[in-house]
Amino acid sequence: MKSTHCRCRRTDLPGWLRSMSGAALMVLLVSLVAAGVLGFSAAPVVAQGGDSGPTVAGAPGPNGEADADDLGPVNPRRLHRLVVSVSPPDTGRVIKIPDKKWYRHGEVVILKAVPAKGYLFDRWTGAQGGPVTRIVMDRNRRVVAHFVTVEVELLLDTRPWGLALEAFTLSPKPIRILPTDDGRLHAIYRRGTFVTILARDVDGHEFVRWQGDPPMDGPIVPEWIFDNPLRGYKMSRNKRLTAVYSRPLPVHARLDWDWVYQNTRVATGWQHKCVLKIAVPQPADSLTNEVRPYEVSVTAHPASQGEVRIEPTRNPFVWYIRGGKYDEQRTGNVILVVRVKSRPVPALDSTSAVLPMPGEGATLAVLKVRPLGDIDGNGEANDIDMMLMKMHLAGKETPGYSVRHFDQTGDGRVSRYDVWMLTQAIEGLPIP
Ligand SMILES: [Ca+2]
Ligand SMILES: [Ca+2]
Repeated sequence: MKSTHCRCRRTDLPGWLRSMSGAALMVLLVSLVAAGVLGFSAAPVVAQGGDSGPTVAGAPGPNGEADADDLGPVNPRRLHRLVVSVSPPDTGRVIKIPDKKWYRHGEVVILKAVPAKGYLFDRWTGAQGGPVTRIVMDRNRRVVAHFVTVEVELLLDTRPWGLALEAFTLSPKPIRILPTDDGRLHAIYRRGTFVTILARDVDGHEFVRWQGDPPMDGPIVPEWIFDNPLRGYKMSRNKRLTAVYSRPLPVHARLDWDWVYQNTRVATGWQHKCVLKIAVPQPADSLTNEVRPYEVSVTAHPASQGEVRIEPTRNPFVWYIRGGKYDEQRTGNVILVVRVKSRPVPALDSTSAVLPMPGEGATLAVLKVRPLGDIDGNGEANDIDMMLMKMHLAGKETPGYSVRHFDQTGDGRVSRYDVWMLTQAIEGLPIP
């Protein structure tokens, strides 16, 4: 339904109308509307089913699928529509108390989400709280009740593939285990169950770590969970988890320095860096690390506070860790995750083939990113740092501090320019 708006200006009106006073004009307009002359459509009148509230003088929305804002125009009597639905379809229903088409402004409506068999209430959109909640009708509202299945699947697998049907012990026992045609274990649990999963060693394969969905709905990365058994694995949804088996490879990593300054674009380039050296044990029939077919990766763990630039070199066992950008990136501890994995090597011939140390492993290294000028490492550049700098330049003893602490430019020496940079840093002024 389309309402008709009078866009006429008084100057467009005939002379006899233009000459009328405002009040007289209004009286005339009202009479014309009443007589249906000006073409205003009469609004539908919606019965209120025993409610003593006013009748509706606005247009209802086009259909139930529109956005809440489209449910109908704001009507002069301040009545609102409430459209409820469920998602996915046919997984339950929503009861409105009271159940009406139109609600008075400010009226409270109780909503009850009733799941169908095999489903549980999950959450609302357009409302808050549990399966029974209330909303205040201060505007047109659309509310969706989301339901989820009671049963969820824990899909367990192994790497290398093929051990899953022998490897796992589950506690509590699943509701049932689905027949498998893919070599994986399909265990069915009631949603919300906390499961303890043990991955047993099978045929000389040793458990290394987990891979897949995290135990809880938080940020813990399962690649770095080595716990076995894995306890408290929450079946909040369908989940997949793989037990990675291998001969674990001991990995060692060492940084030449446990902190690094941030870098500026011009004054330091990217000169503030630490060197990360990685090593794995040599098998008796040794190849050197350089030719051994290892895959090495270094990443910053998501829990890191500071930001760094991680840079590989031509040697896969040597990496540069550079401080982030001055004044732009975060400072604080950075956890470096070092992963080393041997790759299968094609045998040159059956008698002379030398295999790499098989397996894979990981280790952590931690360094701190300091703001430029933070000589004493307390987290900021301030007068104490300047005092230390002046003592160093005056040739006084500053035990525990080296050129590396004072060298803001990263050029290996301490000069007046380093003092200027420190001054800028303390004043909070930009350093190019
Ligand atoms: Ca400081
Ligand atoms: Ca310098």
